Formats: sequence, structure tokens, C-alpha cells
Amino acid sequence: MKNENLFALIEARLPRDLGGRFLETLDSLAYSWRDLLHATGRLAGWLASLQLPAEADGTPARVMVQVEKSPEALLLYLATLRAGLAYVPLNPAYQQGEVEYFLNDARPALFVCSPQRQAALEPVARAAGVAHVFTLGEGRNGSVLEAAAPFPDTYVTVRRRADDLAAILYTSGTTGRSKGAMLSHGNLSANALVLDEFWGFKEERDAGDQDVLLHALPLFHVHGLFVAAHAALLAGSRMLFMNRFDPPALVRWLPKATVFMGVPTMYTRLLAEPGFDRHACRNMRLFISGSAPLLAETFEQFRGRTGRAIVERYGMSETVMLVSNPYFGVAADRVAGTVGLPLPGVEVRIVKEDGSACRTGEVGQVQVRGPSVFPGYWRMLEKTAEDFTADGFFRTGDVGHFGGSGRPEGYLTLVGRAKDLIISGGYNVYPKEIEGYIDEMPGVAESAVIGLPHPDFGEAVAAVVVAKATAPLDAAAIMAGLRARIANFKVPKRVWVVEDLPRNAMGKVQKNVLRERYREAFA
Ligand code: MCA
Repeated sequence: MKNENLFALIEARLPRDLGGRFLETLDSLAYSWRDLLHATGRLAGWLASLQLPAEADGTPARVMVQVEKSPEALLLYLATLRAGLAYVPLNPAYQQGEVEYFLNDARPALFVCSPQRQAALEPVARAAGVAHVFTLGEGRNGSVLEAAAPFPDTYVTVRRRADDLAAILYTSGTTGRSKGAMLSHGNLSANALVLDEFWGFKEERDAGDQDVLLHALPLFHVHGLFVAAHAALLAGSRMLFMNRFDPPALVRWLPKATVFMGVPTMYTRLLAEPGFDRHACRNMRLFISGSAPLLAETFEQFRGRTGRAIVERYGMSETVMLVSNPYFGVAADRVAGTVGLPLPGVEVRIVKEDGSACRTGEVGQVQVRGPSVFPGYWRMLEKTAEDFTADGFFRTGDVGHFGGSGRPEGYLTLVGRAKDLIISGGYNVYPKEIEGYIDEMPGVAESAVIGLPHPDFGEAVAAVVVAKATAPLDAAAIMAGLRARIANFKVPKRVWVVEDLPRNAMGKVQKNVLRERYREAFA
């Protein structure tokens, strides 16, 4: 039987010259493909030595990781795959209370955090029943590396089947409770292989050219961890690795790169960078945008400045990548304002409320099925059942249409979300969660959290709060209170204290009225 572990696929495609560079950092550290094999070998050997117990049904133990971005964080992810364990990455911006929820939900056997946070988080992890707590720092430090150092640098990758759990990615939920999307080795491998061809990595490799990926995305989400990193790993491409998105440094590095993937905020920030022009992009063959809608205006401005047409694509944590504008063909095939065509093997349909199919141009719910679509949410059978149709399509919660408005037939345009979601700089935020925190504050009667147009983040989180008659409320105090409890990207960038919230005849808060009222707040 073939080993369907995603790491086995990566191993099968390693470049012949293992001495070649797999990763380079801004401060000139270089890692070869051999270093990748050896480091993940030692780390996987160490992970195996911990004998992290699988569940009775065979579900592998979880390794939860909340660390700053570093090459070693990427190696730890790959070693977790290699050891056959399930990787659960967390945004380092999450505060203690948020981490506590994830620990209690995923029940990891091992928790890895940054050294600075160990004192605060280790007791929380222990209380959640975590047996092992280790640290990994940004500068090649931390107890993980010390523990793994004595292990041999060879390791036989654990056999996994395609439907075995490889990772759990938490996504915020409409009810305010985050859900863990379970992704299998098969989900991740299938998607990586499709993108390898669809975006031209395979063709470049076959032609003997070497792609170089400029990696500036976080490593705890689908975009940076899976889409970008897997593309480079399967193609044997070098990664120019930036621990954080830094536009001037990125512009300096661009001439050495051929591929970049980013969220729209990164593209608008690049456009604000003086040296960002055709010359800086002279070796670039591919710019990918996703995680949030790319404005047609940004697409055009980018083309004017660089001569390159950004490839916008669409995916979710639950599905990995689903739809993409074409890479092959002519630039005019990339249609601004659309996310493009379903990827090979992915079925996308648009349906009405009653489940019947929409005509071309008609707006409806987007449903998807395919090899990269997840099997369900971690320990949420009912929620999983609700989100799949009887014939196995996942209800994305997004609303869109094929063709229409003068767009080519078969091209998907997203026009909104059935779920009340805010996307800020590529991060998803559900109002309900933030409202929950605000409503708990003393003196608050009720609140409505909305997304407002923002020039940098696309949308920004804002809150409209009603005070109890007894207590005056201070917007700044609400923001400070939230800052102490939730990740900074979720904290409203503006808070308004008002007498009451607009309601419809049924008594439901009219968020559309609020969005209209405050539309220009960040203009
Ligand atoms: C940072 N801040 C934000 C955001 N990022 N606020 C709202 N939304 C954000 N996205 C806060 C900071 O905490 C800080 O707050 C203030 O805004 C300014 O920070 P700044 O230094 O300008 O921000 P940054 O650190 O440069 O971050 C901007 C960023 C980052 C690089 C665009 O947000 C980012 O990496 N976004 C990418 C997210 C991503 O990978 N999404 C993929 C999800 P203060 O000063 O008050 O502390 S995967 C996904 O969605 C799917 C499935 C898909 O299809 O890809």
C-alpha cells in the first residue's frame, strides 16, 4: 500500500540535489533540502519518543502550536505530519482565554508556545489535561529544539491513509464558538497537486526553471501554511522566507523571486511602496491573491504599476482552494472582481433557498464538493451534518453567481456571505463572538458589531454599544477591555456609544442601517 502521508508526497518530489537551498531568510540564514530532511527527521523522532496516544478510534494525537513565524515553526509542522500526528496551529495574537478554549476543545497531547508565553500558558495547558508543554522561539531557540537535538536525523515517515487526520484549523463560527475544521492527508495532498499544475509550478519545474516563492504570510492559516508552503515544497522551489510582512524588505527581495502569495491588504500596502514597479517585478511570473475580496481597483492599479495581472482565487479553511482565475492563457482571462473557474476535480454549484439550481447570472448559495473538501468539524457532528447536503456538498455560506454581468460563463463572482462574517486584512471575525465579550462588560446593555469599509484592511471591525441607564460608558474603556481579552485583529477599531440600536418590526437589530450610518468612518 502506498503511503498517503502528505510528507511522503513531499519526500517523493525532493529535488535531486539535496544540497540546494530550500529556504533562505532575510538575515541570510540558508537551509538546504538535506537540512529539511534532517531537521524534520530529528523532530519527528523526538515527537515519536513522546508516545502521544491516539484516540481509541485511531484519530492521531494533536500537536497544538502557538508560536511566532520562523523556519523552525515550518519544520515542526512538517515533522508533525511525518510522525503521523495532527497539527493544530494557532494565531499568536490569541489571548490566554482564547487559547484555553482551543486547548479544551482539541485536547492536544502536546502544546508548543513561544518561550515568552510559557509562564502564562503552561498552567492553562496543564489544567486542560495537556501532558507535554514545550517552547519554540523565533530565533532558533526553545525547548523543542533542545529536546530534538539528540535524535537521529533519519526517520521513516509514518504510514497514513488519505482519510487520516493531518491538521485541524480553527475557524470562527456564527455562534461565537470557533470550530475546528479537520483536514486529512488526502485533502491537503489533492489540493497541493492540483495547484502545482493549475498555477504552473509543474511546468516551470519540467522546463528546468526554478521557481522562488517569496513567503510573507502567517504560518497558522491555510493560505501561508498550506497553499503557499505546499506549492513550494512540491515544486522543489526555494522559499525566501519573511517572518513578517515588511513592504520595503519585500520590494528589495522581489527581483530574486518568481512567485508571491498575499491577501489584498498586502497588495494595497505594496502599491503604497515607492520602489514597487515593473523593474522590481521583472522576474515575477505569478501573484496570487486570496482570503478576502480583491477590489477591481487594486487589480487595475497593480496591473498599471507592474504589468502583471494578479490571479485571484477562492478557498476556505474547510475546503482548501476551490476556484481560481487561470494562470495559463492570456492576462485578459483573469477577470477582476471574479474568483475564476472551479479547480480541476472541484464541483461548485449555485443553488436557491429551496436547493434548486440557479441559472447563469442568478445569485444563490455556493456549495462545493471535491477531494480537498474536509470531512467535518472536530467533535461537532450536528454542525457538520447541518453544513453538508444529502448529496455531499458543503454549504460554504458564501453567496455568488456564475457568469452574468458581462462576465464569462463559468467564472464565479462572490457577492456576499449568508453568514454574518467580517473579513479584516484576511482574518475572519464573527460579530457574535465580539458582541458576547462586549455584552459581558459592566454597564453595557447591548451591542452590535459590524464590518465597515477600511482602506487598509478592506473591512474593519466596529462596534455600536448601548449603555445601561445606570452607567455612563466610555468607548476607549471598552476597547481597552477587549484588548486584554481577545486577539488584537478582532478588537473594534472604533466604538460608538448610542442611545439605542435601530430595529425592524420584528425587533431584530438592523445592522444594514448601522453599516450605512457609519460607512464613511474610516474613509
Ligand atoms: C493586524 N492588525 C489587524 C490586522 N492585522 N487589524 C485588523 N485586521 C487585520 N488583519 C492590527 C494590529 O494588531 C495592530 O493593532 C494594527 O492592526 C496595525 O498592525 P500592522 O503592523 O499594520 O499589521 P501587520 O502586523 O502588518 O498585519 C497586517 C497583515 C496581517 C500583514 C495584513 O493582517 C496578515 O498577515 N494578514 C493575513 C492573514 C492571513 O494569512 N489570512 C489567511 C487566512 P494594534 O496596533 O492596535 O495592536 S486563510 C483563509 O482565509 C483562506 C482559507 C484563504 O482562502 O486563504
